[in-house]
Amino acid sequence: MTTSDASPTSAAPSNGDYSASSIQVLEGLEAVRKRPGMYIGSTGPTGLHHLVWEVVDNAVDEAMAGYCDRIDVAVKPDGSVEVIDNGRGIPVDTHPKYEDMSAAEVVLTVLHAGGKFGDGGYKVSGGLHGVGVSVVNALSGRVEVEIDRDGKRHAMSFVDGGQPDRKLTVIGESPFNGDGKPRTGTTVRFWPDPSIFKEGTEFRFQTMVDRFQMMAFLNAGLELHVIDERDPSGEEVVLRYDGGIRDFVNHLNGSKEALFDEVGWFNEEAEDEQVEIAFSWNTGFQTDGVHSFANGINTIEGGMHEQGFRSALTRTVNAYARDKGLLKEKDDNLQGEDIREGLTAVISVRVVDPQFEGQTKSKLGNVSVRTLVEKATNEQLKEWFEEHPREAKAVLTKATNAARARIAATQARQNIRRKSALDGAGLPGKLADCQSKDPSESELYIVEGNSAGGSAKEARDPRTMAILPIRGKILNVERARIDRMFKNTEIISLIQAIGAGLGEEEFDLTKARYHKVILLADADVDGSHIRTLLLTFFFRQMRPLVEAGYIYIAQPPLYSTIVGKKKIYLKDDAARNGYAADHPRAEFQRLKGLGEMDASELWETTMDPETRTLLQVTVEHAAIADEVFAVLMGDDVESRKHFIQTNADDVRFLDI
Ligand code: 0RA
Repeated sequence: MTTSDASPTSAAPSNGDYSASSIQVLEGLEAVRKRPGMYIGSTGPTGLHHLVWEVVDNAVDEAMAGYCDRIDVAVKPDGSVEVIDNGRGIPVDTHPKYEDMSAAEVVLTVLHAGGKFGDGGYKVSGGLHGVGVSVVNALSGRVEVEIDRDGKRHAMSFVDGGQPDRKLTVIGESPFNGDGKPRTGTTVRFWPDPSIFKEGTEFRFQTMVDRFQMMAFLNAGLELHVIDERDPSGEEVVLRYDGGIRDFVNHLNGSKEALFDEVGWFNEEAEDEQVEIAFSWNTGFQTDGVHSFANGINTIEGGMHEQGFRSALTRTVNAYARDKGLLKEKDDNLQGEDIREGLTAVISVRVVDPQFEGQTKSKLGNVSVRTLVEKATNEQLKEWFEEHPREAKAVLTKATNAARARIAATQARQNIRRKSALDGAGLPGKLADCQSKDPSESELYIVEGNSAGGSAKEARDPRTMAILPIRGKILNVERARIDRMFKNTEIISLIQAIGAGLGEEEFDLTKARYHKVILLADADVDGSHIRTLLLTFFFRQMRPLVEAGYIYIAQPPLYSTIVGKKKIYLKDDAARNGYAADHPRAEFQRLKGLGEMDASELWETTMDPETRTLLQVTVEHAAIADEVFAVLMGDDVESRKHFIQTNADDVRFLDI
């Protein structure tokens, strides 16, 4: 592999003459090398993986157009990635606009050339970033392309960010397919340029598999083979879902107990737009199970397709309930959140001219899509309910219960407010508050167990540190509805101490009484459990606190050793091993729990701002905790077993 710091535009052409148009081409790719972020978001790991997405998206476009049903992706031991598809093959004839270049060369060297030229261009294109393979070429030290088309195998290659190495050449005949016709398809292999990706060019296999699994779900029947050839024992992963988004819904529901076995499905097409929706309900209480996609891109900020579905869902369910007499005239309508409780749905739309909006460009803005989705849902969901009366009944019973719980929760919330007002400051009795009233310097330690709570109280700096001891395992928030949560004393204490309310609508970050909420639990399995539980609670009920970076995990040391008369604490295995290397005769005690430390030890090792290590919890941590929690606490024993078996070695999951 060759890399170059020299600018390709200033370098003399390495082979042959270039016409004016070729020089422009080089300047185009040079612009990408100057500002890679503009094209792939960043030059960190996310940007690096974008290169793979770009190449695979092109192959998936070919599949969406109906010409490709298999894509093979391999991460090679030399750090390159190879993507093979059995599509039509990039056109090899001379390009009408660039007389000295083949169409394939144009696709690889002209920005935005992609599939957008000629009659063979795609109607619906994937790739939100849709920047084209030329960008991959610009940011690679080497690119090799092989094309089977018209019975011939063609090859070309580029070096140093898109400079021609070998012009498109016929290198032989294409092999024959099983059907007696010569094979068609495209192979792209690229070596990311380490002078661009300064944080490294190492691909993460699991990230790739996750993304390809999503693509396989969204393109029913498409077969993706993925292999990590860097790992000698690595096996090929084959992703193919003939049920498409119905399989996706089952997968998302994986660890949850289904309300009924059926997965509903419908689709509708209009000019330049199509929609496909699959849905099912589980017995859980979450209301955020609607996942949407536009042209294969996960629209995490939602948009017109989600809006259309939600409003039609609410309307259809209420109309059905009234029609069947399950809601009486005097009854209030069910609300959207009541109906969405336990719902898992996948909405996939394909739009010719998608408008991506919002902060992360992942919100679909096309108004016409809302109309289409709304119409499709109004008509076809109604029909589905008519044809599935037993399932419809189960959904309505669940939604009615959810509505009751919602009303009870409002009541309970008002009671807490009233109670807080009567209790003066409204602070829980168990809280040893700090003296400071300035949230930016105040810290709340949530300590597992009363005895550790006692030591922490004794140890703390009372000016800025508050202590809230909590007992054993708090309520399981996954199964509990919000109304029951309000009755749990541990939860009430937490809400009162933090002082900012809870839930999506009500939580007010500006009212938080502490800007550090520190979880202090033992470094053992029970401690890990309670941490997972608390993180899940914060993730579900006080997410802005997590987003603001206010949640921390204290890290009590795992080991101690005696040196003369002094006790030295060592944070973890790595610290112990490091110490052992320098002091071969040292003996180590494994610390069992917070309870074993007296107040001064606890201060010194875990609480003293000068010496403690705090882990700041990210939304990603909390989301993982939430997912772990759903599996560990849910009803599905098989998933739980599988999860523990597959993640036992992954400390990231079980012990943050
Ligand atoms: C432009 C036009 C056509 C296909 C492609 C590009 C194409 C690009 C890639 C990238 C990876 N695999 C690909 N496969 C196809 C249309 C070709 C025609 O009209 O036959």
